[in-house]
Amino acid sequence: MRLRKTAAKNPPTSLKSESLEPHRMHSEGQFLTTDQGIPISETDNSLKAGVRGPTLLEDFHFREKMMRFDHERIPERVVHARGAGAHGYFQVYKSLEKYTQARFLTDPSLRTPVFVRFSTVGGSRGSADTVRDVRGFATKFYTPEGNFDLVGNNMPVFFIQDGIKFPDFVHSVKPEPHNEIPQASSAHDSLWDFVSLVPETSHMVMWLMSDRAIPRSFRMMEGFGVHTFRLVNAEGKATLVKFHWKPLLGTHSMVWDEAQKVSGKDPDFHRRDLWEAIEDGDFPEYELGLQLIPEEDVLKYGFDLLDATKLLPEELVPVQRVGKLTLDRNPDNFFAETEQVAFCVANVVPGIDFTNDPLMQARLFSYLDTQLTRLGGPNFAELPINKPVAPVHNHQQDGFGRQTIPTSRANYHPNSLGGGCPFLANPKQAFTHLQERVDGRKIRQRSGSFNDHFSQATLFYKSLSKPEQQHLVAALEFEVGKVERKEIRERVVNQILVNIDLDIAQRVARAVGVAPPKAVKPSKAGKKAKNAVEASPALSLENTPKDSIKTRKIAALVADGFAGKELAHVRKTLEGLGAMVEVVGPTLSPVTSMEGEQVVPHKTYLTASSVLYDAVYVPGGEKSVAALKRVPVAVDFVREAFVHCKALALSGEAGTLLDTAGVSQLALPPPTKGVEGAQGVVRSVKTETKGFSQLFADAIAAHRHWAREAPPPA
Ligand code: HDE
Repeated sequence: MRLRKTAAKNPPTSLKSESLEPHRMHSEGQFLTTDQGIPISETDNSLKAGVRGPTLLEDFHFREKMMRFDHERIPERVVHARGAGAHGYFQVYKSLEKYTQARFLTDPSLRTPVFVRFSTVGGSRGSADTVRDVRGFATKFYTPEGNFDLVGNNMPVFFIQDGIKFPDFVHSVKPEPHNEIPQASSAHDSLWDFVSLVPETSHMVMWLMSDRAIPRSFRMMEGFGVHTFRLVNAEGKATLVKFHWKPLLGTHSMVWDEAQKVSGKDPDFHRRDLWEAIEDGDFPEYELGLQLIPEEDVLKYGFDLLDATKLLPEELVPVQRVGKLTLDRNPDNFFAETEQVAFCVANVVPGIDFTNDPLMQARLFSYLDTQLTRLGGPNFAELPINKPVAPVHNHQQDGFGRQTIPTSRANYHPNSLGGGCPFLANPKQAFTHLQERVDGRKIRQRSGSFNDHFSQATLFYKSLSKPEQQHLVAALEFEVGKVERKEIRERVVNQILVNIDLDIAQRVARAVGVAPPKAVKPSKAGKKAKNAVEASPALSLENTPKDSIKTRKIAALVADGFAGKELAHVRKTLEGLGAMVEVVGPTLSPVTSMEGEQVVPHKTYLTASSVLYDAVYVPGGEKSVAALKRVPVAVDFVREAFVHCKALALSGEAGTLLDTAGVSQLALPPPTKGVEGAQGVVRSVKTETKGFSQLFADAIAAHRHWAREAPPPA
């Protein structure tokens, strides 16, 4: 219904997109054929012996059509099954040759094509987008030296330290095996059983309970490489590095009640948001950030940089912004691109190398291995979306689904039949593994430097603003409260939470029917290391940029008799600042303003919902406001926007909707003259008041107004 700014598909902007062109099927103006190219003029009736007779085996068109349909499904990803992807490009600001020889990081004139896939982790392919979960943020850089995959998440740490525990962890968080319940939710016994027995999960569990686990949009999410990697320069000198993605729109989240409602109202909320932003030309942008650490500092900060349950506070090592990622093209086909893309942590280019992080080491195997089942054999790198733009020449051969046709008789190395080709690359350009000295006995043991499981969980909590802390505790109360077995709830409180923060443990204990612990008992899981910082302000969403309303969605709620001139003015101001205003009316038929002009609504009270918008605006107009008050779903717009702490603009008579919505006792008293905006609620005495739109825009930019939040129960 909404008119998109760019009706046509964005033109292919990158080399990768051009390379996909021979594989695209453009059917405009073409007739129907079989897979063999045989023209077909009838596809609604199978071939029968007589009009009422049996279908004939020789109907090759029917057989092919049915066979193809029967085999359309492939296994979904074992984790990160639900996702959405986009094409784009990356460009470095200035050469990083001091640290790396990777061309895409040293040549500022190079636009490296990328494909990015965002995902949730636990849910199946058809699960909802706004569940409480970690989000995947995987980027494939098609560089001139081969593919580099940065397979990250929107949280900087992970649940476990050693990859051998990954199957255990994933089994515990996925639906339980006996009844396949619950879908896409961590609020169940087996996950919390695992957490209560494995203290190394503590830090990541705090992130999972935080607002980061319910992002507003993929476009408003940070990304992290999680592990410490290495950059290696042309002289072979290595520097430890942590990768970050910083969204230019800031990092923003939803509230839990809203996220749960969106799961029902629009399970595709994040996928749709990404798709529409790109179609509209509002290309998502993220800056690549690097924390660069000298090799010798690997243990300097009171924890081990090889331990993926730890983050390196930005206050200790600042994040340098070195380049920008822009997503500017939606895929043509979800399956061929987003579903078939295969990321692999082991895909690195010369100038980037691994470390001995035992979580990373396991990933080097798993990502290659999993594609064999998922994509049906070893030739998945030849699928168009996975194929590098760099030339590929080797002696790999055969296997299911082979696409390439090698023309040489020599399928081995060394050879003379093929003139020695493909010959070995010059070592200066080739990938050379860093010659790290490794000396040790074979041993199944964890390093003592990985022992502290709680300090950074505490650091994270202490770094959050008061509202974020309150949300986190409420999330714990919800999740642990859903655990059926009391002994698990007790262990979560007494083995985990009490070691993070006594107050959290006591509050959660009370909420989940467990005796509140009295004092912090140092657990045998490990002593707390002294933190190098007491708090890291960079971890709080309070400190994210809040200076723009670009791409924010605002619902303007109207009925016949609304203040038309005012709506036009507010719309102009907000749209001028890059926001999107959708008019929501009783039906899709035109609504008439008090001035007699007609406006066609984009959505209705039924097809839209407050939870799908960033802010709600109700223009004045006695008749319109009176009509809105009679419709409960319309009143819900105001009530929900209020309780979800969103910006709310109510002009003239519309201010009284707060009474109807039953939230006026929580709001500040209405203005007695002019216009007033407090706690994100902008009200005016009359319609058409000067400054109304700007105050509203400022309130939207602030994202949420937590002062309105109901205080936690005493
Ligand atoms: Fe993954 N992970 N993972 N993971 N992961 C997969 O690979 C795995 C981990 C991440 O959009 C799988 O192709 C192991 C950390 C993303 O296609 C699988 C371990 C981080 C995606 C796999 C981890 C991630 C995956 C499933 C512990 C953040 C989606 C399908 C050793 C840094 C990529 C697939 C996409 C997907 C294994 C831990 C991120 C099974 C063994 C840590 C974003 O191979």
